[in-house]
Parts: sequence; C-alpha cells; structure tokens
Amino acid sequence: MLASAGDGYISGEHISKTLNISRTAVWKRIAALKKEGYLIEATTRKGYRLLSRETCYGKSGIQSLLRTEYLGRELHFRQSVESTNNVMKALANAGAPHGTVVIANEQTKGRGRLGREWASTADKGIWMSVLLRPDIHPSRVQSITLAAAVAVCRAIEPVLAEKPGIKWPNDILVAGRKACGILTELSAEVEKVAWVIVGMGLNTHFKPDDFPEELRSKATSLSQHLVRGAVLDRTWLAAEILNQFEPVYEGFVRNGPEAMLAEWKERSVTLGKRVELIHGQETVPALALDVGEDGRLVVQLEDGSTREVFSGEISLRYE
Ligand code: BTX
Repeated sequence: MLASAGDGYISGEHISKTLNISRTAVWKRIAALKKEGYLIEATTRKGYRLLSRETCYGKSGIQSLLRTEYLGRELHFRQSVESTNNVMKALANAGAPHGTVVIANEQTKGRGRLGREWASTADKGIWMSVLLRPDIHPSRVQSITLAAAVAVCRAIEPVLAEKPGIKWPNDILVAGRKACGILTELSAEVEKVAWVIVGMGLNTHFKPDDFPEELRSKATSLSQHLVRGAVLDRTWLAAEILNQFEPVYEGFVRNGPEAMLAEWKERSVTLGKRVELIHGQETVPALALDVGEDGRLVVQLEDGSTREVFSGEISLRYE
C-alpha cells in the first residue's frame, strides 16, 4: 500500500480499515518495516509515506513481489547464518511446509557439493534454500536440480547482456564463468522422499577483486554482465527465481520432465562438447551426448561406447 501510494501519504486510518486491523496494529507493522530497513516517514496529520521507492532486501520486500502459490509464502530472512541449507534442514525436520524459503544476506559456512565451500559474502549475492516435499521416487530428485537451473536462467536472463548457460549438472555460467551453483539435498526412505532442499547461490554484486584469489579465474557475478539500463536488485531477483521455479517444478511433478528437460538442453553449454570426466585421480576424455530424465549425463568414450554418469560421481572439465 505504501509503495502504490508513490510519493503521497497514506493515512493510518485508511490502512487500518483496508486491512481490518487496529491503529496500534498498523503502527506495529510500520515499526517492523522500519526495522527491516524501509525508510518510512510518519506524521500525525497526514499519515505514512515511503521515502525511498527502492525495495528492501528482506522478507516483506521479497514477498511483495511474489506471484507464487506456495513458494516463499513462508519465508525466513536472516542477516547471517552458517548455511541456509542447514537452517532449512532444522526447519524441515521440525515440519516446515512445502515451499518454505530461507534467505540470508551472508553465509559464514556456505557449502558446495561434495564438501566443497561456497563463497557467500555479505551483500554480494543471493543465498537461498527452498524446501520441497514432492511425492516422487527418490531417484527422480536430481531432476529438481535441473528445474532449478532452468528457473534461475529464466530469472537472470532479462538483466544480462549475454545469455546464461547451464554446465551439467548445476552450474550456471555467464561468459564462461560460474555465477550460480545449486546444491540439492534430500531426506528419503527407500521409496519415499521426506524433503528436498534446493540451495541456490547466485553471485550478484561481486567485483572481480571481491572473490577469494583462487576463484577469480572461474567465478563471475551478474554485476559484471548487465545489459544497459538493467537494475540489479536482489529483492526482485530472489522473488523472480521463485516465481519462475514454481511453474517449472509443477510442470515436472505433474506432467513429467520432458518440457523442463527440453529447456534445460536448449540452455546447456555441455551437450555436444568434448569433456573430461574427473573421478578422483582418474580423468577420462569423452563427448557429452545427452542428459537423461533423471539428470544423468550420457557420454561417449573414446572407444565409441556410451556411459551414463551421475553428478555425484564425477566432475567435468572442458578441453
Ligand atoms: P559446487 O561443488 O558445484 O561448487 C563449489 C566450487 O565452486 C568450489 O569448490 C569453488 O571452486 C567454486 N566456488 C565457491 N564459491 C563460489 C562462488 N561464490 N561463485 C563461483 N564459484 C564458487 C555448488 O557447488 C553449489 C553451491 C550452492 C550454494 C548454496 S547458497 C545457499 C545454500 N546454502 C549452502 O550452504 N549452499 C547452498
């Protein structure tokens, strides 16, 4: 309501009538928004006015931009956590609902796959976890990672000067460097998934020097590839990732993976490339042919035989 009033004032009475809450309750909500960082002017006569139209990176700002049915409707925003996936695990085990989202401004122990670290500096990116409780066989969970990658690409594409690409299984590259990583974790019984946590780390505001030394040659950030006139706004981007993720995920769960896979393949920078499969000390040259419904990569080895590989097994290096 404050945002839609533009530069004008909106009276406490009007807010209280529209929302059917007491004037004290209005005052409390305004105080909560101020605490989140919104600049709101309050005058006794005229009422309330938003001083800055810039959206605030926090729960209310993100939720006000959601078009989803369930993703992000329960949202926990934290300034600093060890890992949003860890926060979410505790919430999941305590019964948090399907679609719950945890976002932090900083992670002090951000995690990548296979025990690797994820640089998650304060103010420089979107560190977000989404909780899903899909009624699917555990073997199909990997497809959700592919769906998330598609959603992130859709969300970031409008602000970028060049098209983002997906490197199998879960890296989103911009200009050949990693701008986003996805870590999917699950808890399941043999036949049934209890929960899936999709953790997404998207670099938005890093300057090249902000990255730890060892990442500078392989990591990048949206801020370095913006199309002219684009506004880099984490609030909008976080909401947009969720807005895009929900329909892609729903399509997968209801109708199967075909449509999502077709889009994933169209966005892939891996298929058709010569790659090296890295497994421990061993590296095997191969040609990336296709990706299967369950997220497996189909490769052709030098002897002409084909092999299917899971993401947990190998890393890829391009020749
Ligand atoms: P990954 O194992 O594919 O990638 C980790 C590797 O990527 C690291 O070993 C390092 O080389 C490189 N790297 C580390 N930080 C960055 C960065 N900021 N940008 C680009 N490259 C980097 C990818 O794992 C999965 C990352 C998921 C991160 C999210 S953030 C929210 C959630 N919480 C959490 O702890 N992890 C997920």
